[in-house]
Amino acid sequence: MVTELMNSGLIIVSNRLPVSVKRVDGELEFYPSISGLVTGLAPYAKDKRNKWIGWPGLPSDALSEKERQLIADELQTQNCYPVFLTQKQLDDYYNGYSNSVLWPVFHDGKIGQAAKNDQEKLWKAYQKVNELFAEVVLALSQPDSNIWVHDYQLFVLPALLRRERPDEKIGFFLHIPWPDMKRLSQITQASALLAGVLGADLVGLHTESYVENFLNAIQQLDIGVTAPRKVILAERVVRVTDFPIGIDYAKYEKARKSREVLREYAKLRLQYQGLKVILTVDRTDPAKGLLERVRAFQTLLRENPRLVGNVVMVMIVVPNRQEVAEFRKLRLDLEKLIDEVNKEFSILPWKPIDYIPLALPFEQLTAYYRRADVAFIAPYRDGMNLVAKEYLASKPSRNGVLVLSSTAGAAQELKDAVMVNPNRPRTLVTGLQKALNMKPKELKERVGHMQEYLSTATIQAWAGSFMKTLRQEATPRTSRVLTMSPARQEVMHEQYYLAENRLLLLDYDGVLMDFKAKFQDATPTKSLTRLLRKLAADPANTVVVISGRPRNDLQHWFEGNRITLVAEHGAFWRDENGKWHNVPVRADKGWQDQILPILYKYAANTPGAVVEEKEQSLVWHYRNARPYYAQKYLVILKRVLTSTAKKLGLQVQQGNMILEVRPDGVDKGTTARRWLRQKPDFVLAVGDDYTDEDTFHALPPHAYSIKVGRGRTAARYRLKNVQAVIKLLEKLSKS
Ligand code: GDG
Repeated sequence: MVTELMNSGLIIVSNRLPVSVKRVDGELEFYPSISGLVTGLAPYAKDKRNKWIGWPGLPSDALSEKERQLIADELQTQNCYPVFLTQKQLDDYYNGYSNSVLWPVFHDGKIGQAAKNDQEKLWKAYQKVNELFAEVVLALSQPDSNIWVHDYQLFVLPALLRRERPDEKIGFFLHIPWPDMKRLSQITQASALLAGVLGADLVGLHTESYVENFLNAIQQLDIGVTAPRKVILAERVVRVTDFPIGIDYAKYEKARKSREVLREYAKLRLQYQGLKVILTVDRTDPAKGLLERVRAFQTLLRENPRLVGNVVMVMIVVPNRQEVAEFRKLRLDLEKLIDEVNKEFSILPWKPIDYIPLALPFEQLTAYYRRADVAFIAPYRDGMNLVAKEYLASKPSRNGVLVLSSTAGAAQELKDAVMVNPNRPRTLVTGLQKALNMKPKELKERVGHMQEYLSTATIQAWAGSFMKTLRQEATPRTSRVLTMSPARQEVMHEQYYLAENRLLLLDYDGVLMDFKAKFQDATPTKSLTRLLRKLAADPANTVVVISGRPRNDLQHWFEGNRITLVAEHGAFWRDENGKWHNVPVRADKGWQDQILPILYKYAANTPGAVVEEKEQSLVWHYRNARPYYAQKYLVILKRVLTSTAKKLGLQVQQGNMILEVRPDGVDKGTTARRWLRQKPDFVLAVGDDYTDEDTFHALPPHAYSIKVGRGRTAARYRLKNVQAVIKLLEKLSKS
């Protein structure tokens, strides 16, 4: 399902990757990350066509170059790509702005004094890191990739990507709530955050009320015009829709029968024999209301002495964000309170709270879900809360009660839960009481209803519907691309036959010849040369091979025949009589002398990268480079080149595993106009790469424009591959 939707590959971007690195006894260790976001998106990382970009979990200054390389290599085997961040960047962007400014505000809390004082400085770091992410994403994606950005650490990334890729499909999903305006206004940079998110085509939130809050903020801060589920900007429309995240229901159903889960479950049955088990599963997080839950349990025991010795509350608390003061303090406070409660009631060997400050393996966690009589989920605020859903899915005999906070996103869907609200602590106690006393018939019915719902509203359905909506947002141009079917080819053939003055604009690599690992190896076959010669021999035809190749290559390959040639995207062209012409350029004379040393320097640092020197363009090829170095140096190289190029009147363009520098104004579109001015009555242009889009844009409406392969395009038609192009041209040559 996921695979089907991702034909052209998907780039997922989130702060953390599904795999994290830590140092244990000096050695690097890889382990699965734990968070709702990772749980939700992990299936995507398995598909080789997709890429997941994020921070790997250790600060880059704590790593040697060799270790960074090792991390990149290991991650790549899991389709993951690292954005390395220094400790200082992490302090300010992650612990600072993301978790001390945004997180509390988006979870109904307040910004701590220290973060408040530093808000401006932290914001700058946040923007800078978002820019770093943008550089890596741009380096690793193609101009027609689909990009899906996740969560509050990357609010400004969509706009940064949009600047570079105006036609890209960009989605954004927020895993936490969107707060109301009163709360949001604590953040000085609220307008900039919203403007950042609006770089996306589609914004997804968990619930309708978050969507309302989001649109309301747009209106109140005067950022755009809103309509139901839409923001109308001057140049685009952004859809804002609720997509409540689900779980991989089948995985939990399967786990019910797994031998390991059953083994773990048997152990728990023995361990908690004769006891009612109340379960909590959370990260250490002030928004999760952990202290309030312990207090509620304490009150319950005080008010119901008969429960002492008969109930246990198992608290699985995964330590996280311990670098942030509030999170660290919570852990200490929680442990202190648990100790107090345990001391107050313990009658050994029973103790009321079984505190497990660890991330457990999946099988063990699932066994806990199965054993628990009650899941006690009472966050102050939670975007969704997947634990609630996982608990229900793990119950084969439907014998459990979900106690759920009405302030969690999940409460919008799981209406059969026992609802509580930590803002009114008494409801927590009464909720637990109700759960412990619920009759088996009622609780089974309730779990049954919710299971039915969860088995269809799965994570696969969530991702599928997000991607489908994102794709529906296709620009009108994209939706008009038609397959060049045999019937359409027939019509085209007839028009070709009747025309008296025809123009054929053909790209070379990827259109007339397949790509080769070494670009020097893509020499034309005899049959291709014969075909082109035959087409060019027809006096009604002007056949132009319009390529980015240097003129020497083209001259050598097509010596002695009447095909018109364009080299280096239009910097040179050869007329029918074999005479080459230079196209005047405005760039500074001798610009190559300034650019070449830069390219060579980075090629030397990047094993496998090569520099191609053409007369009017220079190319850095990284198709065969080691990915770690390619990513690292591409980002830096692009930055260095862009600033130098501007001063010299040059353009820097990223293409299919290349970075190319050439004078401003030299492009295939400008070149194509030279022949289009002769007003041909039949025009056919075929291309596969981003540079051919310039040709397509220059064509008159009656022209046949064909894009070869996948990807967004301004062309009207599409053909699958080089072989299909050759077949089509052969047919024309026989007219
Ligand atoms: C954010 C939003 C939203 C937990 N302990 C263990 C463990 N987990 C797994 C659970 C669950 C995930 O971590 C936690 O997901 P949540 O949804 O509860 O919470 P957040 O991490 O805060 O996630 C949240 C979510 O994004 C998705 O959009 O629902 O509101 O805050 O999957 O199973 N997994 C293992 N051992 C543990 O001990 N293996």
